[in-house]
Amino acid sequence: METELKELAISLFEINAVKFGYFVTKVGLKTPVYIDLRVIIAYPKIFSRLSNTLWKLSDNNQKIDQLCGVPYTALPIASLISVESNIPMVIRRKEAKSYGTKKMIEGEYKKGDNCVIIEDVITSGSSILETVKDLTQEGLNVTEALVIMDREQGGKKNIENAGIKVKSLYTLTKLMNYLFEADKITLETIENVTQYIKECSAPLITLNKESSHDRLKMNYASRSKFTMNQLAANLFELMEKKETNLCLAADMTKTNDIIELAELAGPHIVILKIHVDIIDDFYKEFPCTLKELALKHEFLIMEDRKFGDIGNTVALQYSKGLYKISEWADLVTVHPVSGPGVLDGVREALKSTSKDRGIFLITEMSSKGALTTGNYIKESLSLSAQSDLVVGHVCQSNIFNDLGLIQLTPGVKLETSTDNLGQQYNTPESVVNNGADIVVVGRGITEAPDQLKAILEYKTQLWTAYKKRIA
Ligand code: S5P
Repeated sequence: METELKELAISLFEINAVKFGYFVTKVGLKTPVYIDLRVIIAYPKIFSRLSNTLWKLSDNNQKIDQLCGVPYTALPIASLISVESNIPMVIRRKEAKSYGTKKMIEGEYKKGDNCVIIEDVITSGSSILETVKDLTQEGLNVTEALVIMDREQGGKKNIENAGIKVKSLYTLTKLMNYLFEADKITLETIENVTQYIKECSAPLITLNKESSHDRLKMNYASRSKFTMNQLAANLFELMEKKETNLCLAADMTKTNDIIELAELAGPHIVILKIHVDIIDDFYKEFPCTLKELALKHEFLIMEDRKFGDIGNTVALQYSKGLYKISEWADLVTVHPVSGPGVLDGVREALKSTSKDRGIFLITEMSSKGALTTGNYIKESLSLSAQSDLVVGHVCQSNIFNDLGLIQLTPGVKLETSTDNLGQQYNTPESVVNNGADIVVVGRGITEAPDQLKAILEYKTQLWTAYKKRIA
């Protein structure tokens, strides 16, 4: 690989794909280095060798279903790799078609397909991020980006912040070192360019999977086609069908009380959320009884377990022990605190089941003084781009615009208030206006003198607020 890279670096220099000197870019910026890989199509041997070498960076352990070249320079490179590797390719349009289907992505693919992006040069990373946005919106799962040249101006970090692995054949520094060794450039050139890289870093860009659509303005049924997870799609459709966006937190310690309340609330909720570890009289068949009610009344069951350990422990906690949560809970909550491994742990435990399962990431908590702020929130949001297990985020405000993800918001009562242990309550209308798609209500219902009346009150207020929001 090393020899290959050295020889290719020299070839790229000789065909003027890389030039050093004094240049002014399209947007009027001065630069001591100019990279234009478009010229490679005029040199089939170099073109083919470069594409083959780039493909060697791909992850052999990962199933790759699709390739996507970022238009335009990388398109022929991606095509060549697609033909050589026999992996299908998709093309991202620069603009949506104005006739027929308004598809941004051309090709034959299905939701959940793993896709590798091919790009020639990264500067700020914005072209790759735009491509990720469109691919993700079509339900594709972008696993990594293979890049010929990283200009080391911050683009790699921007892309990695969005949860996408980046592998490049060359950094500018590495390329210059090869060329220096081959006596093609001087030490002075290297110093100039290094100084330039230091001074001209690209702005920080975050992946904004916003389309021209606003999440808060789109109805649930339409959003179901943007999901990466089947349960998220089911939830969107269920909400529209049952005309409810209420999740009941049945935080009770007796199985009979939970069953009774589930029977009462079943027709009016989309999720029944429990904390199985607070139940005093748990018995093996209890989850089956809940499941029967869930089928009868059409709601999903969420175990609010808030997993937060290393992947291996989470895999065990999820599938083993007294509760065997993975066998009956459609949805679980997960703290992203331990990083992506926590999602791998959940996935590992699901290897032996074909059932649809989903995760809500605890991204922003409702309690006073919660540490879920700033960068933590940002990192948690970027995790959802990495896994089709993620159904949405548990959060308090409108912090994402991915149409296929669900904002689940707890901390809700009819009046703004607090409890004496740090919980903070907002009203149904205010949380829906703040982006809540599904709203968790616990004690507002469980402690009400007339539980059914309370269920109906919350259901009506939440649905009315949603209808107003999308109007
Ligand atoms: O930030 C959070 C996240 C969750 S999942 N704040 C929360 O209150 N929750 C859960 O929502 C909490 O564990 C409880 O089960 C429910 C809120 O219950 P309530 O009685 O305060 O409405």
